[in-house]
Amino acid sequence: MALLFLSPDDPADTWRAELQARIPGLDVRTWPQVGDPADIDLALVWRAPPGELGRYPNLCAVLSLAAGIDGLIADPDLPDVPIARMVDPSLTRTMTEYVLLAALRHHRKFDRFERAQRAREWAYAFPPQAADRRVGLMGLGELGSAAARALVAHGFQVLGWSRSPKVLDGVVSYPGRSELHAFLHRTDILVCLLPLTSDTVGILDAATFAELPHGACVINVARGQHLVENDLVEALDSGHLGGATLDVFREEPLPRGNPLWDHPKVLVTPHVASYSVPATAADGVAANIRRALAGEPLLHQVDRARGY
Ligand code: NDP
Ligand code: OXD
Repeated sequence: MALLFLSPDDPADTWRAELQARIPGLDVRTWPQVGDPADIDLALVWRAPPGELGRYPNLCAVLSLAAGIDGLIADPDLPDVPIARMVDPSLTRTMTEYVLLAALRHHRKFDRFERAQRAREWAYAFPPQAADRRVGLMGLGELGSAAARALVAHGFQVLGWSRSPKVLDGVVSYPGRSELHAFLHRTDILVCLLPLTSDTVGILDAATFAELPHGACVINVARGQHLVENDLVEALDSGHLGGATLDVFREEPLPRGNPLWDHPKVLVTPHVASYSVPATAADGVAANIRRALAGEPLLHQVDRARGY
């Protein structure tokens, strides 16, 4: 039995050490030094090259190093085995920090002060109150619900849009497509924390922006394919939207020629909103290795038909 570790972005040696501390003797093979593909039972992956996971005839489960598994299930060669997505306290905490920081930056209009400073302008404005600002989260799952709690604790009015109804202290739940219109109409700062599925691709488009109140801001921390970039630029340039914070892009790294880099109302960050630390995330991964080998259902198992 061996575990394939495949990620260009994660520290393979640290992961091996953390997993072997929990499962002594675990055979971890770091891609591309895999040995005999038939030895591989499990794969721990992020951004696997398309087709790669189809090379392992005895693969019995895929454990994702990411919360979003859209890239994995888009691979037509992915074997029909259970997939677990990443759920980890450090991933949740860092996402919560990012969303709170970005929401506060829009709320307190720091982008305007940054521009004013460059122009040496003393641009006094009365500080707005969080209680007067409505933050709407698209997606109230692991990450969205944690961010919602932090926003509530900070004093914002918080709304959440999800497929099923939610009961979260201080959060007004808007379930399903039929509630999207009402949700958007009441949202001053829109945060996208949806999985990328056939239902949600391109959801941040001109029609959605038109439903938001004048001056609303958009924070996209989910996937670049949720956003129609030209529609965003038009809504910002027309003055309908007040600003955007973008962490994820259709093409990553964002090409140097992309106009988002220079847009005065856009803050670009390089897919850094959150990150799972092996020291904490290895607990869940080790639990899932044991479950997969025992033929038990995985923790945080993905519903492939639903797409998340
Ligand atoms: P979850 O699966 O826990 O939550 C997804 C949420 O989206 C659920 O509330 C779900 O509703 C809702 N949802 C799904 N489809 C729809 C739909 N069609 N209409 C309305 N609501 C819908 O995911 P996580 O919170 O763990 O992660 C969310 C995403 O964040 C990931 O898929 C990933 O793409 C992105 N991400 C980005 C990172 C970054 O660094 N930028 C880091 C980590 C994740 P319901 O609860 O009713 O099922
Ligand atoms: C994730 C990500 O989905 O890092 O976990 O984007």
